[in-house]
Amino acid sequence: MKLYYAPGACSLAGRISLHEAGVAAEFERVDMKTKITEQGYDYLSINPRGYVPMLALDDGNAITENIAVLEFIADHEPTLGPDGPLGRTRLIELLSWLSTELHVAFRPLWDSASRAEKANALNMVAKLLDIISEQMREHYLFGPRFSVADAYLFVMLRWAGALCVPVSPEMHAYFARVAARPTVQRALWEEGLLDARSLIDISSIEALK
Ligand SMILES: N[C@@H](CCC(=O)N[C@@H](CS)C(=O)NCC(=O)O)C(=O)O
Repeated sequence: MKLYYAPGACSLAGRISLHEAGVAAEFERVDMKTKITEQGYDYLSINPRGYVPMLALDDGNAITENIAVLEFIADHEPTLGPDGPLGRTRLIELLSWLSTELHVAFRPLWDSASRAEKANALNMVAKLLDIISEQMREHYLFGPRFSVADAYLFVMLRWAGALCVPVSPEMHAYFARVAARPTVQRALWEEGLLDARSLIDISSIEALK
């Protein structure tokens, strides 16, 4: 299978999760500005929505949307999701919250929103991170075991770090714990991000200059 990605984007959660699952995959970078892949293909002809991640399966099927990609990986490797009769439901519940509440809250920070809208977005991100911090159980979101949801939250904590969003000491400790996982180190290395673990390229965010 092949994961279409952009360095440090939400697709990083898929890469980490594939490594956690022990799945051998290919990775093809997409230039988010030109929508050209590193092999020179027009990404919009591969995925008309233009977003990463997209997971292309060997049988010709393709999975888009982070929730579906991460759920697919957890389906392949169930230890990457919570146990119990409601395990799958709890995973989808949390991935949905991460995607539709937290991820979406970052959007104004990447686009041409006004300074006031960006300030509101930063406050919202901080508030949502506080909420998830209070829900943290033991080491990870679902308890002692790492899940695909942790991979997704880790990616967004990197963004939050770059944007100087204040987070709780528990969140700092959680971030360090996830960052230290060999699969996460490997994924960051592969995307050229290891030297700037808590930073993303914010040079393009005009309002933050
Ligand atoms: N609804 C999509 C959104 C994914 C998304 O926002 N991806 C960003 C990177 S984190 C992207 O591809 N942005 C490209 C663009 O905005 O042109 C999902 O959940 O997978």
